Amino acid sequence: FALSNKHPEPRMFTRHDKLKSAYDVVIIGGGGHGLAAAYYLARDFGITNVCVLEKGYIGGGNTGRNTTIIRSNYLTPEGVQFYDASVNLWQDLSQEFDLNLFYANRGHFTLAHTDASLRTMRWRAEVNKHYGVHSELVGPEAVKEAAPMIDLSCSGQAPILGALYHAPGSVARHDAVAWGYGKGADMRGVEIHQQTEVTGIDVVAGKVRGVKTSRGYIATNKVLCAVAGSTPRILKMVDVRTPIHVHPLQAMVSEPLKPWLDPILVSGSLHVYISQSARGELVMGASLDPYEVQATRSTLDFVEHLSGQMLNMFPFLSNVKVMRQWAGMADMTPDFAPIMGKTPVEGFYLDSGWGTWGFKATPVSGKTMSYTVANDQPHPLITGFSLDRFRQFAPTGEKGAASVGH
Ligand code: FAD
Ligand code: PYC
Repeated sequence: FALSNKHPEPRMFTRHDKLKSAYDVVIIGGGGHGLAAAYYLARDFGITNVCVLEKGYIGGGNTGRNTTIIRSNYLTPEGVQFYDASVNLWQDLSQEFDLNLFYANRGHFTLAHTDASLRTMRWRAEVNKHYGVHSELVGPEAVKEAAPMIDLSCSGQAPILGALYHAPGSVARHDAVAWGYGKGADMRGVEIHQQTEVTGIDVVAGKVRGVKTSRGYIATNKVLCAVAGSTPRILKMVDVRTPIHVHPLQAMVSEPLKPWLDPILVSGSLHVYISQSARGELVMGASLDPYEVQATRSTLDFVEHLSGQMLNMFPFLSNVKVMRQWAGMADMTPDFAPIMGKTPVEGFYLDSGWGTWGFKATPVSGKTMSYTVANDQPHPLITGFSLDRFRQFAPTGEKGAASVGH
């Protein structure tokens, strides 16, 4: 039996054996953000002489390591509008890519165990409502109704007093997002080069002129840096300083169980969060590791601590096995908002400071960074996220909306 009708298109990406000597735009980092920017550069601006350089494999960074929570219940006007635009973009992506991203709208509860956190939840709910985002303060009975297996007293350790309920809260399959954007960019002529590390950036008289890679030199006038936890290393190459510090963030999943948990639950005070994936695994995380280190090592201490907190909330899980644990490198900013836009080096654009919160922003960061690169001016949605805000002492304070404890 001979295959007479070979599939006419590559299933995912075209493999390019060689780098060209020059591109209009070079994107460093084949995570969701770099690939999304490439996709929108090609789709919205017709800029297709673009390459994405990825030192490992696409989606192998934080994109493929995160716990996939998508929400827009932020605290600042800049944050709420930006993440809300992202939530809107997420709605059509599976259809747009012709690839199932397993996007699932579950509803999101941020649990409050103290009066102080109830106050922050109310604050967030009011800012959200002001911008048309569906969030509201609810009592413990609403949490019990949505997640009947929960022990509202958390084994007597930290009784739940209420929660911020955010109906649009969702999850999606993380690596499929990278594949979808990559496939869409590839179809439009963008070149994706995996196993290609950027080792230096050529800057002449304050302007980008090219990029040195493990596979040779590329001439270009525009570089977009979208490398999350590797941002400080790339910034050294162009002599730009940011207040980013890299901390590990760990996560783990259980063995698959029958569906029993619909919503996403986050406990800011206990520093834990949980959702159940489409495959039935419980996806769980805790706070950021307190030390600064650029590594993806996971620890026993993390699993022990998180399991203890989980059992306080869901004692019936005591016989469930943990199947995998891992870590990513979170590029943390002092105000918990990203750093996006132009830099003091002409032609060098930055998409960074995604810390523990950047997966949900993948579509909107691609949209706004492609605009910024194409027009050499920041998209209106990202002006609150400029690097310059730190020099101006004008932070965009999102700490109260970070799900992860710090
Ligand atoms: P990445 O996916 O990390 O991509 C950057 C890429 O750059 C990598 O593939 C890397 O190999 C490549 N690279 C680095 N240096 C070079 C070089 N010199 N040359 C070429 N390539 C290079 N966010 C949420 O919104 N919701 C969540 O629930 C959530 N949970 C998280 C849980 C964990 C455990 C972690 C670690 C993060 C979580 N995040 C979450 C944050 C989110 O994962 C990241 O902010 C987001 O994935 C960043 O995407 P990115 O494309 O910018 O970076
Ligand atoms: O940003 O929602 C979030 C999040 C949850 C866990 C890690 N990040």
